[in-house]
Amino acid sequence: MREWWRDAVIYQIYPRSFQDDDGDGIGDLKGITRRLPHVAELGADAIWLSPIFTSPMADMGYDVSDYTDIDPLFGTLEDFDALIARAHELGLKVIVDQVLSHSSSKHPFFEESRSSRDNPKADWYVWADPLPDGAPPNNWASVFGGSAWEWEPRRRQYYLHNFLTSQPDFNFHNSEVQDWLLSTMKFWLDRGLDGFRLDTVNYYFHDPELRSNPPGDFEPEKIDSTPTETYGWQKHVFDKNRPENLAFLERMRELCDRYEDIMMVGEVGEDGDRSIEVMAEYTAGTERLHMAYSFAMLGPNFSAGHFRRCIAGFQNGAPDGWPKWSFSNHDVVRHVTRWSKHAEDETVLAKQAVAMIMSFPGTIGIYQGEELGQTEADLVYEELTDPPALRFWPEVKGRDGCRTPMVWAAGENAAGFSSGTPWLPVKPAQAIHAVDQQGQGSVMEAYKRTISYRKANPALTRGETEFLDLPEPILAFRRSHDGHALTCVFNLSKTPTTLTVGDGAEIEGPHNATLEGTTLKLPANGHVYLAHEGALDVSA
Ligand code: TEU
Repeated sequence: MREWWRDAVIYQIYPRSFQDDDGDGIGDLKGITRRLPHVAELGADAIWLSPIFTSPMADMGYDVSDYTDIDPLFGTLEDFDALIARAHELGLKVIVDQVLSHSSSKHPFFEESRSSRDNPKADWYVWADPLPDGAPPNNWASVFGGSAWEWEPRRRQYYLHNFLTSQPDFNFHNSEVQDWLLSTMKFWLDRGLDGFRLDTVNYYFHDPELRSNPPGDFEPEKIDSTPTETYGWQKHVFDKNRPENLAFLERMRELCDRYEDIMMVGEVGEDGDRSIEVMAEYTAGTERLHMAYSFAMLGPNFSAGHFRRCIAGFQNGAPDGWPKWSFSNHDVVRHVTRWSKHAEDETVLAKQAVAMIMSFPGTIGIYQGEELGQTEADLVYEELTDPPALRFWPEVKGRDGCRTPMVWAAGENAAGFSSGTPWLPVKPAQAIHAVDQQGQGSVMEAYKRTISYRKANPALTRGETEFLDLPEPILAFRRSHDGHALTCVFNLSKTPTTLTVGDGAEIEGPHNATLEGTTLKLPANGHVYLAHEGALDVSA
C-alpha cells in the first residue's frame, strides 16, 4: 500500500513495560507478540518499538552496544522475526527505534576508540583536546546535566556526549561512521522491518570548529545546584540542527527507497517554534524523512494558540512535508496528568484529547496506556531509575512515571503484566485503569470509535486545514476533502461555553456537545465534529 504511513495511527510500545512473558518483571518480545491483538483492535496501523537492541540499559536501551542483535532481556532475533510475522498477520507495520547519534560507551567501537589516538576507530567518535587550562573545549552541556565533555586519560582528550557520559557521540564527519550506521539499518530492513523511529535526528553532526554557544542562562558546572524546573532537559547549549544533517537524511532515504513502503519518522529534539521549523525542513520533499515529530505538543502548553502555531507553522514551513503529532510518549509526563489543571476530570480530558489529536492533519501517534486514560505514576525517589531524575530530584521527577507497566487486569500489583515483580511498581492510581475495567463509555471505547471515525473520513486523514479565529479557550478548524467538510471545535477549559454556528451543521462522530438549531453547547473539555457543506460560520 503506497505511503501507508500518511493515514496511519502509530502505537508506541515501551518494551520493558508492555507484557512480560518470562516472569522476570521486564517486558519482552514474546509478551508483545501475545498482546498485538489489543493494538490491532484499537484500530492502529503500526507499532513503534522503543529500543530492543543489546544495551547496558544506562538509558533504557538508548545506549546501544550491539546494533544488530536483540538484548537478551527482550529475547532473540527469532523472537523478533516471530513478532514481525504476527504483526503483519494482524495488518500492523513494525518500526523500531534506531539510535544513531550516539552509542553506548560499552560498544566495542568506543572501547577501541578511547584506548588510544591511533587505532582504526580513533576518529569514530568526537574527541577534542583540553583548553590550555585543562578545561573542556567549549561550554556545550549535556541534556542530562553537566558538561557535554568527558575526560579520557589514555588519550588525554575529552569526548562529546550529548546525553549520559555512557552515550558517546558518533563522529558523523567521518564517512566510515555514516557507511557503517547505514549498514546496520540495512540489516533490519533485510529482516523485514517496515521502518525506523530515528532518535535525536537533529543531533547527528556537531560543529567541527567546536565553537562555544553564547553563554546560556546557566553554567554547566552549576547545573546540579540550580536545576531548571523543567523536565530535566537542560537549556541545551549544543548546536543542534546543523545543515550537514540533511545530506545524511538523504543517504538514509536512498537506502529505504530500495525497499517497499519503508517509513522513517525522525525525533526532533527541540520543544519550541524552532522545532516545528526543523520538522518541516527534515520532511520537505521526497528525499529526506517521511515524517518527523518534536516535543512541541509534548509539553505543558494546552492552548488553542499553541496547537494552531504548531499545525499552521508546520504547514507554512513545508507544504509538502509531513508531521507526526502525539501528546504522550516515553519521555514526558502523560498528557492527562500534564494538562490536568485544564480539566476537572482526567477521563473527560482523555476523551477530548483523542478527539483533538485524531482530527489533526498528519500521522498520529499514541503511547501505550493512553487508550486506558492512564495517568502519570507518582513514584518516590527510591523507586526511580531514570538518570535525569536521580540527578535533579525533586525538581525533576524524570520519566519513570510515564513508563510504569501496562495494566492488563485490575488487582494486585501488575496483574496481567507479569507473574514476577515488575521493574517499576503499578500503583493503585494506575491499576484502576486496567484494560479489563474498560467498557461502555470508557476511554478505550472512545479511542476505538474516534480512530474508526478518523479512518472513515479522508477529510481528517488527507484534508486541507483552515483555522477559525475564535478566542481562547476555543480551538476550531475546518478539515475539508473532496467537498466534504468537518468543522472541529474544542473547548480547552473546564468552563462550559456556548457558540453560535451557521445553519445546516450536523454533529458527527464521538462528541460531548449538543447542537440545538444554531446553538452549540460545549461542556468542560467539550469536543465536537460538525459536518456541513461549504463554509460554516462559528462565533463566540
Ligand atoms: O530523547 C531526546 C531528548 O531527550 C532531547 O532531544 C530533549 O528532549 C530535547 O532536547 C528537549 O528540548 C531521545 C529519546 O526519546 C530519549 O528517551 C533518550 O533518553 C534520548 O534521546 C537519548 O538517546
